[in-house]
Amino acid sequence: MKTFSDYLEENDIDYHLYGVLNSLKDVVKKVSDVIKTAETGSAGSKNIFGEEQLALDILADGFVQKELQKNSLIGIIASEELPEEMDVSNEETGGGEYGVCYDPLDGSSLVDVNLAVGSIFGIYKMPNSEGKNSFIGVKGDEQLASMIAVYGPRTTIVLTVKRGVVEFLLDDGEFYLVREGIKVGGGKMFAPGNLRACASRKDYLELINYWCEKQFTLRYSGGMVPDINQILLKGKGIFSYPGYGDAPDGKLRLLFECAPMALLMEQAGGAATDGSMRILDKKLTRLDQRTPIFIGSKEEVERCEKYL
Ligand code: P6P
Repeated sequence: MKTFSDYLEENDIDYHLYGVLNSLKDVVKKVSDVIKTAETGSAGSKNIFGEEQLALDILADGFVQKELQKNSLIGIIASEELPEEMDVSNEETGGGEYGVCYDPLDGSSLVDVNLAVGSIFGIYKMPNSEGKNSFIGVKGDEQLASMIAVYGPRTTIVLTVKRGVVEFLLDDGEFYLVREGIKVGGGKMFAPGNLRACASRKDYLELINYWCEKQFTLRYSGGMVPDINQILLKGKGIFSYPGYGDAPDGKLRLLFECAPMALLMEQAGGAATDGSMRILDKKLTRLDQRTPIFIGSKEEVERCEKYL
């Protein structure tokens, strides 16, 4: 069985990027262990999105920060749990050439009811296309790689280094390649988020009714990582999370959630838009920028754009 490292070597990934991805692989193992028994209560603080942080969010973020700070190739990190970007470049070795943005534990509120959760990572070259050592100004298309870790009955990693999408399974401390050439086509499965928007958005209500009338299978857990992981691995479906009323950009974060997911989905032959614009074309103007997202098979994403 090929390992995570074998896959990277076979795809002659730039040696430095290889080092960054190996750091992320190692931190996924730690987070996978800690969430099994860690305290799931509130940390008594809020993140930049004004959301209450759980002790788990802080714990997982601490693990990721510590691991990434050890890697001199990484110059800047940004976390959904941190108020600002963090310069982690190492004085001796100078500024790292990569930026890593991440959501250390997406859907953490699902852990105390024992539902699957995940981590989301995006990797960019730094300085960015505007010559700055910052995520502000990047577009998702500039990601060199993105990956999700899924903590469910099994711990898996779904990765793209822009050579398609592959899945690894954690077994006795090592990640083994278990699936290659992951592709998303048509198929009747939907993960309709933010259904509360139907109360004021008749267009979204009509779209939901279409999927119901066509007898689409509902698969929505409230965790973006397992919900989109399911679409990738089943090879079909659509995840929607629109904005409405006083939250016109919805809830999900462009940098930490939607851009890494959009890269995986496009690399699997799917699509991801905000209803009119490709997610990977959206320029980041604020760390806490949110965006509506419709992500999945091309056919269903086009349907969302037609209805909304
Ligand atoms: P709602 C989890 O809190 C999260 O950020 C995503 O993982 C998930 O898709 C979404 O929010 C769920 O939102 O409105 O269904 O609770």
